[in-house]
Amino acid sequence: MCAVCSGRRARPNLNLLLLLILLLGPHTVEGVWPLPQAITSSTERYPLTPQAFCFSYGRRSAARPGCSVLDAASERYFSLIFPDYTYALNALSNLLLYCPCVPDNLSVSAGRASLNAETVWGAYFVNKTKIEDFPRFQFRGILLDTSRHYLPVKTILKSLDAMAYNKFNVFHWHIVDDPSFPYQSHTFPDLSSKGAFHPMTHIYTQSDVRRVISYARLRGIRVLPEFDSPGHTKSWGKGQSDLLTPCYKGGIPSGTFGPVNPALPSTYQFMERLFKEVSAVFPDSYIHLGGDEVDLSCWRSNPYVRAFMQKMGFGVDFAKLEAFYMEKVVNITSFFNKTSIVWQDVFDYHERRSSLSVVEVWKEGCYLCEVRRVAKAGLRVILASPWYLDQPGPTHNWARYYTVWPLAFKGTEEQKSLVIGGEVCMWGEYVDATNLAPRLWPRASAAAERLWSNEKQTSSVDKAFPRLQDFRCILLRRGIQAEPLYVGHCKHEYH
Ligand code: CP6
Repeated sequence: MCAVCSGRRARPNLNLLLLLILLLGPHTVEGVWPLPQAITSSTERYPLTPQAFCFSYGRRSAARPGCSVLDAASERYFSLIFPDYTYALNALSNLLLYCPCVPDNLSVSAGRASLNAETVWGAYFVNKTKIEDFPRFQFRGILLDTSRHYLPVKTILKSLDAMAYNKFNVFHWHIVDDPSFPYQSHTFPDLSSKGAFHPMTHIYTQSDVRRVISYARLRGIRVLPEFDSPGHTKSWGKGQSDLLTPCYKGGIPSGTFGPVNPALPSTYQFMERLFKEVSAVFPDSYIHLGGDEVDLSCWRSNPYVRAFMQKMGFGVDFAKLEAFYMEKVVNITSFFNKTSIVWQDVFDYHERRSSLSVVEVWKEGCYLCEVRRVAKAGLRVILASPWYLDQPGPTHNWARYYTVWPLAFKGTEEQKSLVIGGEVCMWGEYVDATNLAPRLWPRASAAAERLWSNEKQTSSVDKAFPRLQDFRCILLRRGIQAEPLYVGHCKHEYH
């Protein structure tokens, strides 16, 4: 956060974290989630009042007063810490101006105020506590898929709020795919006007995208866009002719189309122009290029593709063709100063693996075997396999997401350090704005704690359970429709 304002490398602001966690209030201390690296608490208690409370800049902080990220954060967290006070301030600002406020004396001498003093003034007590905190992994992501179903911008913003509460720091925006192309490109407007579910209402304009990026930035979240190719691109074909491969049947075009056509120079000219734009619109230094699940049968059926392969010396090895295509796209984006992330498929079929940077492991089965292979090849790894939350599955499966050990593979310390983090994937086939939040939360919180906290202190599902139940109540109180884990009630539901 500080780096944004100071230009210096970001380090977690320990003081701020300390304060934030401290100030959740005594009734929520149980719900501290994800668990900090170290926490000691004494029985000594201090009163906490909104009047006597402020965020301040540490004298040796890299961030200086006026840092928009921190100023915005302290405003948001003030409201979260003193929700009733903030409400009263807005509703009764005149009244409050004349009200002498003494921390220990909670009387609000206004018969008109239908607010009970304790909750209006929110005099909380906090136990003397010392917290030291920093993340275990630097990449803690959530993938949202806005192609299978369009997600309104406000749904995305709300998800970013919840992500910040869980200390996720990457929004992997799987923005386009086969079913629809909602990204409105300036260079190629037909992609969304013909490829979105609706050309006006189901698109993300450049100003929508900017809004998402700046909202995320204020919450310490980077936006990682994915433009998945050469597979998963059916919707691209609607607005861009000659981009997809015509499939053949019995020697003639069948009328259907396959993956992006890797045999045409025009394909790479198109990609250059598209990624030039995308690289400018999304400021993050990383870009996700997909590369997963390429259906080879259409390429195989096309005589021009086969002729191209002969010319290139690929024979009939379609993995070579895939690798050739991905390497071209990787080179295009690196020209625009982006580091590319690809799905594990690309690593698996690629011979010149050194041209890759970061590989995301998504397949089930022995995913730690794959993590190990990638790390052994000296590439960085993001782990997604154990955290697929898009399908409802058994209701009480949060524990499955909690008992994941990303570094439990045989390897050197150096190889383990290549595992930069993990990601919760929320694919969109069965998910839209109506069920996104309860399907994500609090199950994604289980993954959040694996990615943030010390593994040794968080190895017990039984110990985590009541804390996660409490944290779910905090999410609810903050307006996130998190589903229940099991039988119970939230203390804030007084009705
Ligand atoms: N969409 C895209 C998907 C999946 C992938 N890529 C996917 C495949 C299998 C499962 C879950 C998701 N829906 N573009 C694979 C990375 Cl089980």
